[in-house]
Amino acid sequence: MHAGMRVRVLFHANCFDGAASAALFTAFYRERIDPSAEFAYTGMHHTMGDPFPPGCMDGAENVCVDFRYNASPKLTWWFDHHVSAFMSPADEATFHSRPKDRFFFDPQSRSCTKFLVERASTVHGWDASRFAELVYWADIIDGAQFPSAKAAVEMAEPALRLMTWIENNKDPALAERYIADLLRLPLAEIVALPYVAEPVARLLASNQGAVDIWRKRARAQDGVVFADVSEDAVESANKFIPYFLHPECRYAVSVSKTATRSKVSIGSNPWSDIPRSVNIAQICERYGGGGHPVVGAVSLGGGDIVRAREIAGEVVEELRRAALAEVSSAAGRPRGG
Ligand SMILES: [Mn+2]
Repeated sequence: MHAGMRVRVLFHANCFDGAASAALFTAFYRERIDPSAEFAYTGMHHTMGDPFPPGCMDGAENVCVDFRYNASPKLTWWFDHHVSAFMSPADEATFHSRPKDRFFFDPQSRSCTKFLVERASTVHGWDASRFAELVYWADIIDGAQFPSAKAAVEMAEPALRLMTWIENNKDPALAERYIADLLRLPLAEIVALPYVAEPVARLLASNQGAVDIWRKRARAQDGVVFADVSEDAVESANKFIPYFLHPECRYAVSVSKTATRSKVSIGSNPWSDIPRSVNIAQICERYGGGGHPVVGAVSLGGGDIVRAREIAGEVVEELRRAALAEVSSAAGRPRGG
């Protein structure tokens, strides 16, 4: 044991799961490894190229949670579930020679928080039962397993309000305070603290404004809802608003604009029972964008709004054809088989 040894925790910034993972690693380490350790935190952002700034691993132990692997021998603990965790096959090869009781990776896990708790319990005998509420919500939020579009948009649950707060927080000192609060308070008490409650009230009002704008602009046809909000000032909009307003829709396409960026956003309705036939990442890549199979975007310059509208029009046509085919093939399927 090293009295007062410093542990640096690198965690996925602006992410509910990232902050929860950082908090629970801290509790685990204090309870099972070294009660006198002192913790310092750094929020990490996905960027092009190497996201690890020089000198970021300055602790006696350096830990990375809910974020990409790093081959540096200075890294001593790692927990992640991102499919894109390794920069290269050479990177991945070094992972396999790491100590199996400190380096953990499972791309099948819905949240890093739940994965970390499960591994720390099984491998190191840690009892995390008092954090059940935090683990439950990290898994719901990171796995996008919200019970309904209404629940996701209205954000009545404290955990969803904290999610909005952390996603929009720009102050690293407050992120650190939040991580400490996760260890000592229930979520309903954290959401009532002024440093969280005040920004959340502003974000909820902005979200309500976005719902009103979508209600005015959205046009639904053949299973696709489309909205051009490029002329509206939308500050922060919940990506589930289209399915809240048009629950029957299978896909949503929107065009938005800031001073520096015109953007086409494309998503699929996660609450639909009918299987999705298109890969949205591939559609976005065709236009120079990217994303996941279920959601993606194409970003263009601030002056490219005309091109953004053109792309959106083509994508809407393509998705309407796909949605009609999906619905008719689902209707033709024998029931109860
Ligand atoms: Mn995560």
